[in-house]
Amino acid sequence: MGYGKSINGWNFDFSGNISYNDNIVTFIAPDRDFNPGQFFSPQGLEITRTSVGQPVGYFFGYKSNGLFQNQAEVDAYTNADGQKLQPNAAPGDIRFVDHNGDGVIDADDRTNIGDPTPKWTYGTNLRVDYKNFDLNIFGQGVFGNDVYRATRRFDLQMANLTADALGRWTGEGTSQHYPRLVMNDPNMNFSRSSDFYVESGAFFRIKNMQLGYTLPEKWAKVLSLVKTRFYGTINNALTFTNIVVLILKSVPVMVSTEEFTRRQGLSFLVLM
Ligand SMILES: [Ca+2]
Repeated sequence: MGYGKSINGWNFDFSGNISYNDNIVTFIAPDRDFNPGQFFSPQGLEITRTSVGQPVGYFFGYKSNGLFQNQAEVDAYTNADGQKLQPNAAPGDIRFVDHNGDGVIDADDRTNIGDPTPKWTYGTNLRVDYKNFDLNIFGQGVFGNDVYRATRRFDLQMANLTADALGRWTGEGTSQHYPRLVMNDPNMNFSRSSDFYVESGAFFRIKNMQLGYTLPEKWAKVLSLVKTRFYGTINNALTFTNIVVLILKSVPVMVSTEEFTRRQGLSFLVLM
């Protein structure tokens, strides 16, 4: 789709495209319940699966329901027989969901906790002309997908953590998302795959910005040139995510379940 308009010598042209993807697996080999997928190294924690009725390669793990804020909440989290569902938990630990409702929190409660495939993928292009100047901005993005943020080392207790650990639970009411940090992780807050690690993967990136100036013809003729245009261009100028705005620097970006680094580049060209 596109749209163009001219106002007082300014010319605007906008175009964009968007696509929608939804996928559900309808068949896998009949002798198996699922196809295994990615693992969160180094302990080999299983974090994706593919199975019938689910999107391809969905994130796999425990669902959580906030953090225990005090001992009374730990004590009150019981099954039908009055037994504590998480006897090793303390205030500040993750409350895991008994997904299959059998009165025990165990591996059978792991389920779909996110979809790595974007539902929507889109691109935009804006061109603005004014007199001899022209500006082109090209952007692209996705939404409706999740990322698995496998940056937290649960096997190395003294390993560095990302800055969001500063917002961890430190007392009643301080956090409903990031659990307390303690040695040995008795509640397995970090050593279970759970939706604690899953977040929105939506982003919009300005892939390219280019500002150009075309010399007036009479000047070009003086220089014995037919047409001369100067331009500067910036690649991967800005990336907007749910976490931060990333500006012109090298950043690690997690996409799907595979970790890789996308280098943000800046180039400046003057061509004649
Ligand atoms: Ca259960």
